[in-house]
Amino acid sequence: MNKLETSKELVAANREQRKDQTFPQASQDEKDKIVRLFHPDYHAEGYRPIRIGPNKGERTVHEIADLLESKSPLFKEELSLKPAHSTDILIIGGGGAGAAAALAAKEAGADVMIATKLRFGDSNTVMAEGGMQVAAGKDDSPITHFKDTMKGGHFKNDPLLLKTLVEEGPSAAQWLLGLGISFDRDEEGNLKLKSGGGTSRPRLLTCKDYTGLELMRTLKDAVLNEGIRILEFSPAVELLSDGRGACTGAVLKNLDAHQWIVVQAKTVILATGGSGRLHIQGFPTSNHFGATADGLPLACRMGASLTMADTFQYHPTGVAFPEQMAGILVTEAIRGAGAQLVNRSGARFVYELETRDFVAASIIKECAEGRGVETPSGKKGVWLDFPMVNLKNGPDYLDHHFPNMIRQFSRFQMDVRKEPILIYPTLHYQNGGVKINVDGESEIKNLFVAGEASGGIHGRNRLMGNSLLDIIVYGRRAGKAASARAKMAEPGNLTLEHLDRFNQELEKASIHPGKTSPILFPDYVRKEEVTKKSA
Ligand code: MEZ
Repeated sequence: MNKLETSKELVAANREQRKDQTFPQASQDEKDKIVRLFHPDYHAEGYRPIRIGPNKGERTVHEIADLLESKSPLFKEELSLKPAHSTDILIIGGGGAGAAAALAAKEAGADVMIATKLRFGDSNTVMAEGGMQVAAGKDDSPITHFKDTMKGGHFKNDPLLLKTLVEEGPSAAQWLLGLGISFDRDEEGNLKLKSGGGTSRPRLLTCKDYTGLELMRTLKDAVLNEGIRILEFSPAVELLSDGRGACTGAVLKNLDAHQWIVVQAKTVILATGGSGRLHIQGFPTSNHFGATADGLPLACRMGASLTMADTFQYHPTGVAFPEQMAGILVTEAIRGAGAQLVNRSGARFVYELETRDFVAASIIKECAEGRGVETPSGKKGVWLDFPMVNLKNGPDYLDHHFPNMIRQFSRFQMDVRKEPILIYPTLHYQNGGVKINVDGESEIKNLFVAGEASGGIHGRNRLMGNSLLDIIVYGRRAGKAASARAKMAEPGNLTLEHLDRFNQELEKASIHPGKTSPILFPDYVRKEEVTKKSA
């Protein structure tokens, strides 16, 4: 028997004994200490100062700093800025935030166009499994939701952005129900609320473990029914300005024809999502293929600042084995339902519903100190004891509530009803992003930002389920505000003048980047293949 199998047997052997065991929550001091020592946000060597732009002097990870200091792929002298399309609002990004913004803008009477890098709906939204937080329980309130989220974010959240998020939670859920989302309900037909890490009340509205997928289906149907124009396979590569600091459109790249497409817009909403596919500090990711932080260099080259660009979320439970699934999300809801985290000897080492940064740091610590389990290729992980869920809740619980998990692992002949799964933290979410106000507007006039590309709402550590709420609340707010602005505005001049200032800054700082940004796709070319071909 190999090491994995031997350890799995230990986990099975003491499962019954662990069933009613309570594990103490850590003190704040202990949490802070472990997070500082083991969370990747505190690995000094992963970071460097940004040398130019609105965040000059601040630290971020190498991967983001490199993007911010890369050149635009466009040369102003070579490009005619004659628009191929003209619209009131250009929404860049076809995930949940972009779709919610499009619906709100359309409802407010604007002419809307969505441009998306891949297909409409390809986004991190569909990857969110475990739920959307809304203070809808009898003993819950937006104030309690606010307090939990502030605590989870280490009190670094922008209070006004957060207040608006939690207050508008119930109406956001109502809006989605009106569009036809099928949230889970109890036997009496009431909405069912589940628990997540760091929440003092059950507050998650769920669609089994397919919540983001069902949410995106609902939004997508509504957008298609409204007849909103969508350009697929057309990512933005540069924003356009009127020469006086306001945003007036964007240049897209048609990935099929390899041509630039110029879009003139009275307002632009960036909803380009997160950065997991940058594989920050070498971590695997739970993110979709297009998550390459495109919005950040675009906004910064225009002069918009970022906030908290140094903090990222590593979801505690990404798959560690089988390695073909490395990094794929195992929903936190499984821990909410009673699954325990145990080390190589089958011993628990952390209370499973602490906030994500602490749970992730505790797993990294357990492995670093030799109590993890080694995969055949030498990777490390700890067990997430799935069968405990049925032991605690009844023999069919996993089938009813976690069909996605059962299906994903069954493709590798693994039955989560019978065996634990080896997990390790996976790069999941960009906590910071472009600074916005409560209407979703950045520091650049007529440039709005919604969803994961924006920053400030979640502080330095997002709670589970708050991003699905964020994309609805702030997607809609940005859509409404951009529409109101567009009503008062005339189409602006189309220039790339902001690139002159940006290029001068690069020059002055003696930065001569070999690369351009946004990068649009992760670089998965195997280095040895390149070497072979060029030999
Ligand atoms: O909000 C999330 O990140 C989420 C719902 C993830 C999960 O564990 O399912």
